[in-house]
Amino acid sequence: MIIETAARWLQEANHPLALTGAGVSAESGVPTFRGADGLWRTYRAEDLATPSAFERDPRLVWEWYDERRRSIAAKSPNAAHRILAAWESRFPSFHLITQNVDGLHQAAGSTRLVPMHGHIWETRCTREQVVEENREVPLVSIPPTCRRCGALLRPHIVWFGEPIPAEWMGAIQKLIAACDLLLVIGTSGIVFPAAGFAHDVKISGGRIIEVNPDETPLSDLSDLAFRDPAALILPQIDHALANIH
Ligand code: BV8
Repeated sequence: MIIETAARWLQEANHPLALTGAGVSAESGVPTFRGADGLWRTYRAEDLATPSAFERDPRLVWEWYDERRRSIAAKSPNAAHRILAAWESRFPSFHLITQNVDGLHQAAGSTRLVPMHGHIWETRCTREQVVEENREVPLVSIPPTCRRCGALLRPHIVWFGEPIPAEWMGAIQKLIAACDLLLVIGTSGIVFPAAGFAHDVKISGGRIIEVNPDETPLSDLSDLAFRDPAALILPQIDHALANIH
């Protein structure tokens, strides 16, 4: 029954928007951040994904990213990624904001997408600020350096304590202001500013649907909650859409 309700709300919405976190890639085999597989050696993401960690030990931080890149390179989008990409053609105003850096939404074909925490497949020169794609698996040298100026390269990723780039934050604020239905999929709702988006949509009268096997701090805001994996639920909602006349 609530599958049909979710499908109807999606059909009725003028500005449907999805916000995804690491959970949407879980069924592709990409470890989440705060689940049982959330540690790397003895470190947490919050310890390594910071400017000070990179300042202190760029090699260690790049070893972490290189290991994640090697793992992600072998992974493919799952049904949840594919359905979200397909909804772009079904709903002309559908947009997607992702906290994930794994590139699986892009690989599934999503284009109306704001990758608010950046890309694990892009580097940025710490001197020139030039962003380039780098798909070396494994990285040829660790830490990688700029072939033009020799400076250290960093991942083009937003670390803890760093602001979300203005171009992405501007796009997000417009999407949130217009949004009348927000699908919150696979996020623990802990990391800000992403964790605040559902609240913003709620206070402007939008509906919230949460897809997450676990309860989160956002669950109280949700009008519908699916305590199931995204790769199971999104195809069911998509199937129910086909039966709506
Ligand atoms: C900012 C890139 C301000 C890294 C990431 C103290 C000091 C400094 C800052 C702060 C502070 N206190 C608070 C802050 C703000 C901080 C923050 O929120 N910290 C948290 C820890 C409290 N935020 C920031 O620092 C942000 N910037 O505030 O800037 C500013 C302004 C001006 C000037 C200067 C500064 C930047 C945050 C971005 C950090 N970068 N990623 C990398 O990936 O290498 S965040 C990182 O966490 C990932 O991107 C990840 O996506 C994200 C959020 O985690 P989730 O995606 O939710 O993943 P998680 O594992 O937690 O949860 C998975 C969920 O999926 C679970 O609920 C699980 O149940 C569910 N699930 C599992 N399987 C499935 C599933 N769901 C569906 N289907 C399944 N099959």
